[in-house]
Amino acid sequence: MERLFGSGRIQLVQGDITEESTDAVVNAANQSLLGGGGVDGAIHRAGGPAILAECKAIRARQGGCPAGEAVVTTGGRLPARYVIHTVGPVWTGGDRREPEILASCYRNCLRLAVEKALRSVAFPSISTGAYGYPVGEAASVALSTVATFLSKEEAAPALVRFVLFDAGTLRAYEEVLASL
Ligand code: AR6
Repeated sequence: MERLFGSGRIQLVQGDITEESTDAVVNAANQSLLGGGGVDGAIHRAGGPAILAECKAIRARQGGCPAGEAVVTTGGRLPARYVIHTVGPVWTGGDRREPEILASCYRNCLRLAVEKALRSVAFPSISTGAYGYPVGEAASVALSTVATFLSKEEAAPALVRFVLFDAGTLRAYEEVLASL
């Protein structure tokens, strides 16, 4: 499924984000930037050691990445040229600013994409795996934040593709996108 917002397109597909050849893929990282399971593990495995080397350099400079923020590294051996690492909120019930933090993940990744003049970016469903964010609520925050960014920002990437790992997550995102 896809929809246009301003001059940008939001596309939803099911798949493995490590295979995407968009200009950048987004990693659902943790504050350490040192890797982990889920998308993070898959990206480091497929992209090779150059990604971790740059993450370590960023850690040395700024001491990790707070929730809601984003940093960019090489894509290493991935088809994508860059990895944008962002740290989603851990879901603890919804009253610890989880929606605001999740929205700022998407916005900050898109700002970095604009800074680098990228034309296409692929996102996973940030926070809905190990971090436990309910998928319907996460889809709502993710899609409304990206749609608003594309509508307002002329230099936004022309394509934002959500690459969703399983059919249930794809369906949740499709329901929300249809209703925006
Ligand atoms: N491609 C696309 N989506 C994937 C892939 C893949 N290759 N692998 C998993 N997913 P998670 P989080 C989906 O846990 O909730 C890590 O250990 C997955 O099914 O990767 O933000 C980090 O180091 C789910 O729908 O990210 C952090 O410690 C979604 O991606 C922590 O997990 C997100 O699941 C971050 O947790």
